[in-house]
Amino acid sequence: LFEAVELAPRDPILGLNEQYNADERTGKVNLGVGVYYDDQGRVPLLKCVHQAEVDRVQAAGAHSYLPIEGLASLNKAARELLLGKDSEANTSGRAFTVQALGGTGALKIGADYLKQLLPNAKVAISAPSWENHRALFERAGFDVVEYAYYDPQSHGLNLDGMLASLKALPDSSIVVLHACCHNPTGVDPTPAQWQQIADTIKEKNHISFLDIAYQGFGDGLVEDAAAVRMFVQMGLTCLISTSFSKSFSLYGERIGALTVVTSSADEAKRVLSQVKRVIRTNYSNPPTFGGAVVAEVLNSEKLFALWDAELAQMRSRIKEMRDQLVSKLQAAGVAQNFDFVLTQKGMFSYSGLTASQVDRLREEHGIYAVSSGRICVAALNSQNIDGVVDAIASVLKK
Ligand code: PLP
Ligand code: TYF
Repeated sequence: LFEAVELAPRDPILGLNEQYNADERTGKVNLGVGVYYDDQGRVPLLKCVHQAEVDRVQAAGAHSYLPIEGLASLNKAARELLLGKDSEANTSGRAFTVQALGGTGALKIGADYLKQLLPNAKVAISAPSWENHRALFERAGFDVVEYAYYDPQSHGLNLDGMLASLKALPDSSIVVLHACCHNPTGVDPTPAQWQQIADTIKEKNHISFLDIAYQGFGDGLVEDAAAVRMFVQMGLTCLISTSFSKSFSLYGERIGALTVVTSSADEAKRVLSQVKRVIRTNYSNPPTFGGAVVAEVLNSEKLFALWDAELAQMRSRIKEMRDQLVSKLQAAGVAQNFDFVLTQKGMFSYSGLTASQVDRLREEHGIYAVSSGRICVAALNSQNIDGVVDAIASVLKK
């Protein structure tokens, strides 16, 4: 059976992690994977999460099955966090949310369901995008194409190219968008640009799949949901995948949500029944513990406020690292202007480093970045930043 099986390529980012872990040099730095580390270089346990965990353990609840769609109190709170409590889509019942296995799980459930509805649709992802977007939609059976997004010259958005690509797609294509904190570039559209994007999507009757894995890491929980809310208010049909991995520092618990915005409560009911069928035949029902933790934080006024404050701390630490990276590179005498790093949002920066410069960073300095030049700014800290700056300066100079 297995004799002719070929070795599959490693995930470009998770594979880098394996390589980093095997590296025995002291002073190595992992700027590869998208994980938030605190200033001591640790993955934080948020205080709000710890409190909810303690509460949950003390309540000594049994580990029963959740419903197929997950914990109702989590789904409601996740939807409100995304759309706003008082939004019409929320109160009318035309939107529903199911718990998912992280943001990846939400994308997969959405992709599998869309394949049943629109088997011949093209899926368009940004150029570039998170590597897993392509893989995931291809695995679901779709033909995946790219729309223009990043402009390497300006280190910003290629809006005209993007709009032209969206117009060139067949009507009713599925467009995957990063709702905030674009991975890998850190380049987000402005509100006015989002409006043009949404108008084009509406004109073409495209289906938007908004992926929001970093809500709270850009400008704030509400601010980062602005694009999603704009699309929904315009009456666009949307699927939205939420990840709580980063925002709760709860990576391994696999907590996320898929929200589907339909045009009526009756439609929502029917679509939910079909989405539940997709879930049932994949993993039956989602995990209890992490779901209960996130639900408690989202539903408790006190813990929510604590979470919001802890997110603000993570956000401002990343901004501080962006500031220091730019000023220290300048002080180190590099010729290039890195000011664009200051306007990028979220954990990542498309640094402009070439694949061979990234190779030299790793081989000569033990600093790991993605070959595209993406660095995780959230992995910089007061102890490693000087070493990273010196290494970048040295590979840029020769
Ligand atoms: N979407 C994007 C853009 C991401 O960067 C990530 C990161 O992991 C995900 C989805 C998946 O999140 P999760 O780890 O919750 O599956
Ligand atoms: O882009 C990142 O680094 C994160 C983590 O297959 C990640 O989104 C990377 C690759 C992958 C799953 C998660």
